[in-house]
Amino acid sequence: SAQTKSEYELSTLTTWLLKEEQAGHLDSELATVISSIALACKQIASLVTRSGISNLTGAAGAANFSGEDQKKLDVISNEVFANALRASGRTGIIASEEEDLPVSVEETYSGNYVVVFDPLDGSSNIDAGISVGSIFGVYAPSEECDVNDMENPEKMMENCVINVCQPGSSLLAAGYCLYSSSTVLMLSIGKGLFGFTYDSMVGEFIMSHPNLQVPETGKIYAFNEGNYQGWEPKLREYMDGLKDAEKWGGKPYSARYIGSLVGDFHRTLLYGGIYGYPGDNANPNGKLRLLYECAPMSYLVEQGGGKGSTGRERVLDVCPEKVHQRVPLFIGSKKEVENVEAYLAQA
Ligand code: P6P
Repeated sequence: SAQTKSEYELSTLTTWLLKEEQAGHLDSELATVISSIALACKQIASLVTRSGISNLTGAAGAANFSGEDQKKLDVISNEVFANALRASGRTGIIASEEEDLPVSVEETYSGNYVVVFDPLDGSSNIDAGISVGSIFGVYAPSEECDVNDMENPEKMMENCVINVCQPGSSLLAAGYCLYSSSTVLMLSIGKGLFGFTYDSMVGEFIMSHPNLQVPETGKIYAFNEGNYQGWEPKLREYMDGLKDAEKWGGKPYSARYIGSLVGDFHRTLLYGGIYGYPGDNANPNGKLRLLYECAPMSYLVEQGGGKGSTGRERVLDVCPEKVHQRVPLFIGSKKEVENVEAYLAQA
């Protein structure tokens, strides 16, 4: 007879990974890397929630490669991620928003994966208790170069950068963890988009969003309109159009922007709509980094039937030349991204 589901059977990230392994969708090495990332996210969730009472708010007194002032929690979250990945023994190279250059991990003994991450995105919001998140992507090491060229450090660093600079279309897995009113880990290993909500009573991520599909349209836009004057004319025309009530049967689009990519993106995935960080006359490539922000988010949105675009091309087709390279980003409901692309194509 069909196995009846016990009322005590929990569907968690761990049991899901085991099932995916049995289905041949991922190998145990990659499952180990993802479990180590989930551990890092649990640790960061605890640190973020208690930051105000454990003297972890405020600045670290240094800036990262991109010139952004690091918060104490940026530095700590980076260490938490790096420690978890080293301990997994399956990570060959890590590249982080908070590290100038990719780091080769000696402790690896199998798998040798390349992991890119933004350990705490939106950290400027921490002191105000606004949602923040961690973003990650996992690549296979690229065949053409063997990282362990120990006698030649320059060659090894060059290998590291080559290994890290792969297009998002090569991702094996990607995800983010949202630290908000609830702690939600969204993940894909290339077979759909799954969400797991953290239950601190059990200490596990419980399946909460199986096979999530992004609504094809959505009347919500998340752009920092403070940059409107610097946008190209066709983009301003697009934005004006979203506010034209007549054009939309009497009800214009709604603006929702919390200044935290993970929070704005998670709402866009669930409710539909579009998140945009365009280029402007001061920063033609916008602000977000391709490798560990735009590519993982674009991988996820495509797995849910949405689109991730630079405005002119599919984000996952862009091959990074530099680790901290920026690209403009328009991401969310398929029809909403196609709409802004149509305007920009007229430019
Ligand atoms: P702005 C946070 O610093 C971040 O990288 C994203 O999380 C967020 O969407 C964006 O920058 C906010 O940038 O210029 O609107 O403050």
